[in-house]
Amino acid sequence: MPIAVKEKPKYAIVAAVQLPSVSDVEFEASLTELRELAKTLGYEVVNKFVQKRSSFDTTAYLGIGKRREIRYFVNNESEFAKFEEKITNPDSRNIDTLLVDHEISPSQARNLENEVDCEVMDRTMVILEIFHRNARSRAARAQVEIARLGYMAPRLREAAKLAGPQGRQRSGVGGRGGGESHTELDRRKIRDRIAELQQEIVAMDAERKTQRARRQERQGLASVALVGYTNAGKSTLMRALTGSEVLVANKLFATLDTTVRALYPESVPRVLVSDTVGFIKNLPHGLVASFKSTLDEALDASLLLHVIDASDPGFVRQLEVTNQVLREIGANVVPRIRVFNKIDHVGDAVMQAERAAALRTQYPDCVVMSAIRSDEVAQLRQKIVEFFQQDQVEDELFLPWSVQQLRGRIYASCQVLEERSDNEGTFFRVRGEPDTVKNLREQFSQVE
Ligand SMILES: Nc1nc2c(ncn2[C@@H]2O[C@H](COP(=O)(O)OP(=O)(O)OP(=O)(O)O)[C@@H](O)[C@H]2O)c(=O)[nH]1
Ligand SMILES: [Mg+2]
Repeated sequence: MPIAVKEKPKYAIVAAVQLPSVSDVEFEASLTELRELAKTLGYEVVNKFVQKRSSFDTTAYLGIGKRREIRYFVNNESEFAKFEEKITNPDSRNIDTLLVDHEISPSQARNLENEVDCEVMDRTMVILEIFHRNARSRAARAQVEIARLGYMAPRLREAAKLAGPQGRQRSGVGGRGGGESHTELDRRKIRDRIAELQQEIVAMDAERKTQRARRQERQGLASVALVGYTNAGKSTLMRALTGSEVLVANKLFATLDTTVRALYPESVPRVLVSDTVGFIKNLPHGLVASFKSTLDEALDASLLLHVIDASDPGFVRQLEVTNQVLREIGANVVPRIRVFNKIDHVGDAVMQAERAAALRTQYPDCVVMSAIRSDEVAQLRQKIVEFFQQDQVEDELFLPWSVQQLRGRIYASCQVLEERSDNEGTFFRVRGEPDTVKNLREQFSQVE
């Protein structure tokens, strides 16, 4: 189920500080992404406020002039015109929220909120909120709740300071706690709740590990994990490759749980495909840690399909973010195929051909394709199957007449190239994993 639909539009403005180390392209790409994130939360972004600074303002992230400018805009005061004539807030829209493109400290958030006269959400809070809305399984919910509580705990203290003796309270960042006297209690409750959730997760992890081990035992080790930046098309490819109905949505972080399905039509060996959570720049630390178990699936896989949206102008940066996260979780040793997806979405046929040629030069062995073209999906499927067949050996197995009921095992785990019988039994010329063939031979020699 996609994100809950908002009945009434919510208006937001975005703000960001550009540090000297950040290029204009990078800065713009990050802001565009923040707007996408905001859209996913149901906001309409009506204006942006940016400024170059050598560092973030320690008290309130933005400089004092920029803060004032934002306040005039939010309050729709005529003095705003003095700052920037072109940008006005003509329909006197009620600005609900100021979204900030960095993670800011609790006190910076509180001071900023105080000054600009509307709720402030930083990038981390925005991502946490999306994860919170999209988490469906028990494990994903528990993980997101831990990350949210960890983020909120220090902010409760700030909210209490803001509330002051009169109990004045804002709805903003983490401002859900009670007055000052309740803060300690609330913080203890949060600590207890985190501990409780962590225990639940440990138990669930153990259960998942057993399930995974069982699955692999049953089906051999041929598993592929789809990884990549959010919205790259992982779930779409999962559907196309496995003929299954997983959720596809033009929203960020549509998928928060790992789904596993077999490649369809089935191959020999049988290949399991898993869809994973999307990556993003500056994934909140709490989430990196708590989503590790989801990404563990990627570590277990024998092959990673790194899916990249080739039609996104910022795809190089997105590719690097994914590489970095994979390195962090130790998955960089797993063999990888880069899949440049959505090539159909890159301009006209000529531009598509040019982009494809450039990508193939820069990333040899990559796949350039579109998940909506069935012939290209079939080629990708073939490439996956070939990867798992490359280590296979050809061999001959003999099955005596007395145990013909075991022939099913051969067909389930190997490709049978030829079958012929004589008085004693049946000979199978097979292709399969060396270990699988060896195991079958041992099993048959025991029953003889
Ligand atoms: N034009 C085009 N659109 C695509 C292609 N592949 C996926 N899409 C669209 O891109 C959007 C995102 O696709 P998903 O498959 O949900 O992306 P994802 O990588 O699973 O995203 P998260 O689960 O958020 O990490 C959807 O609207 C898809 O229909 C493609 O090859 N071409
Ligand atoms: Mg998905």
